[in-house]
Amino acid sequence: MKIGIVLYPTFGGSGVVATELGKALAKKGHEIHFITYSLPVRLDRLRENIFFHEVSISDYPLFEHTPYEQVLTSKLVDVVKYERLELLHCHYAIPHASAAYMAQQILKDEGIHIPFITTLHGTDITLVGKDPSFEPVITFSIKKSTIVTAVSESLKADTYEHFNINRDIEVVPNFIKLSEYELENNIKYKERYAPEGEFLVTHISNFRKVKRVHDVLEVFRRLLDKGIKAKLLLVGDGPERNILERTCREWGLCDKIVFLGSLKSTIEVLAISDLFLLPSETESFGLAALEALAAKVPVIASNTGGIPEVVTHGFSGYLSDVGDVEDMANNAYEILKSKEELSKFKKHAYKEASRFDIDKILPLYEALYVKAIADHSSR
Ligand code: GMT
Repeated sequence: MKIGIVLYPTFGGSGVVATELGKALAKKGHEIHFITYSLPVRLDRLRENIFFHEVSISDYPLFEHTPYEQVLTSKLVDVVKYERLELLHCHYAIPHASAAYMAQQILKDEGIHIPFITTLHGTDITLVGKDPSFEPVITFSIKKSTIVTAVSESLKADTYEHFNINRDIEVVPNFIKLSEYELENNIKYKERYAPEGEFLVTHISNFRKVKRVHDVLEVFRRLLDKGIKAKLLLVGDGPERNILERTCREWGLCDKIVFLGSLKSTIEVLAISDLFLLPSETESFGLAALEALAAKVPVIASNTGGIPEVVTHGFSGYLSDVGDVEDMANNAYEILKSKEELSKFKKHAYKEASRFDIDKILPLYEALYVKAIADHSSR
């Protein structure tokens, strides 16, 4: 199939999932066209069957804000027409699905019929809580998509709750390529951060408020108080970083907390980690937790959104109420207190992650693509 993937090219989970999906589809022989405003972070190099179409936004003095959606729409029309795409897969309702709808209508006028699938990643839904003015556009885009998918049952339920829609939503969970996580524990790399054999506790996010990174510090401090020898690795960057750095200084823990910044690949860090913390306010899925599990790292997380669909309490990690740092620290201690316990959780983590291996999820998307093309052509 010839598929256009419309995505945000940044470090966010939706961009990562969309890019990895495209790479895997290309490997299976599909022709993939990524359409976005810059080269996706995870698209390290162009490979066979992969094409990148940049949506270039130039400033025009008349516009105070560049109309990205219109530029994207024109690009979609162009790419669908000249690359003879059969389907568009939009990650995020706005502006991607709404631009795809507009492109679909323009192309229809020229006798070209293109279906589009919209995958909801969560923040499109939370956004409405923040700014209800988006609601009509998101509702309309969801209604008009040929097929809509959500990355978890929880997100599907939230979508029905927040939007006045009654159409089907398919749940296709996020995935990881398990084989990429089979790295040897790199002793030299581990020693760099844990020279005295300390445990490595890790958190990865974009340091937005919703991630509650401050709770990560609270849990870590409590773990130290319980006598666990550990270092904390913080991967990512974002609006909360300054406050976090200040807290580390105030607590006198700068020698135990390492800010690694944003990394293109987190696999090496996860490969040397012993425990992963994700105390978010909400997560529609929690891709970072799944990546940790794939690297055999048990997860301490909040019991919110789609996280319980990814992490099984008492098996691959532990879940606590949002903000209950005391409980999270107790759970972290439970896992790290003995070698046997840690190794049991590590095994379970890998087993949990194997439910989400790309080989299991990719065929679900392929089947939906075939269905979308068939449904659209019979309309
Ligand atoms: O969590 C973020 O800040 C990034 C955001 C995004 O839009 O990329 O992540 C969302 O989509 C990911 C991929 O489906 C999910 O794993 C994350 O849970 C979800 N984030 C939230 O729901 C807060």
